[in-house]
Amino acid sequence: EESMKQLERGLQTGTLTFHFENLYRRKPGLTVACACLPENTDKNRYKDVLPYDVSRVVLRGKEDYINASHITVSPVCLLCLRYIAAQGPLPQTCTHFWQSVWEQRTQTIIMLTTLTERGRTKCHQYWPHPPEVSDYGYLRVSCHSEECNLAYVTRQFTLTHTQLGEERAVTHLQYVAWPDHGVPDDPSDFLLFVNSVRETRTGDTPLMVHCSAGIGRTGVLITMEMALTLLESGRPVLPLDIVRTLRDQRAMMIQTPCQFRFVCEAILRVYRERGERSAAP
Ligand code: PTR
Ligand code: PTR
Repeated sequence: EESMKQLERGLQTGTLTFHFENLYRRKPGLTVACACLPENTDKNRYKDVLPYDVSRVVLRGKEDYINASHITVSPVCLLCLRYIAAQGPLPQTCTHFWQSVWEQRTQTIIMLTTLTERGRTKCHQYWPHPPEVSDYGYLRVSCHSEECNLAYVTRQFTLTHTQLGEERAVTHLQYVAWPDHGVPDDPSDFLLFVNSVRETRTGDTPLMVHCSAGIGRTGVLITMEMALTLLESGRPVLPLDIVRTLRDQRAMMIQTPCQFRFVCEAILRVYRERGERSAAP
């Protein structure tokens, strides 16, 4: 209650975006040495978006680098939320991407970009068209269904570890109405999408979230998912604290004041709708 009043006031007076703009983009003192090793530089889509050494996802084996970060939050209660925030795979990093999905036991991949935007490549298509099958190193990926609605596409993949003969199901949810540096075209569509993310998410395995750079849109989605979980459990929701926690684990999460405002408004909207629902006879 109190935190929602604060949020409302902060939005009205503009103090919230003011504080957001004054938040550090990178946590002081954290290094990105591994991302800068000569053998890893061409694995980064953007040379200014690199994972911190302390929270990077480490692949098993000799080539252990991928531009992806663990994001873990234990919001004072028992529930612990785990995510992996990643850049959109490059042609030369698709194998690493699938390897991380397997090793981290990810069951859901959230993609928040299209493959190209305004004629520029934003992400490589790292999965096969149904009903094809592709191999990425020792992992075989098959896509056996693809369903579109207005704002997002749902795909079902089967991952086979060809050396172990083990199989796992992975769900892919791709939001397609959200340009980079911007906000989703429609807040209601976005909230529906976040709800299906929450329904699909299972157990204690990390949710894999990526866009193009893995900071702007990825930051918005993780903040929203986290805020809804807090709302549901009746905990205070402090968006600035969430963003700070995210930036302590991956730099620059949530890119623009507009994106931050958008999440705050969406949180408030969900809070109000919940209130109306419980007030109804
Ligand atoms: N890097 C700057 C920013 O963060 O705003 C500028 C920038 C803006 C860079 C847009 C790239 C942009 O999009 P595109 O990848 O389509 O050129
Ligand atoms: N150098 C690019 C820029 O600052 O614009 C990197 C970049 C690209 C950053 C896209 C963020 C981007 O958005 P998103 O994280 O939502 O893909």
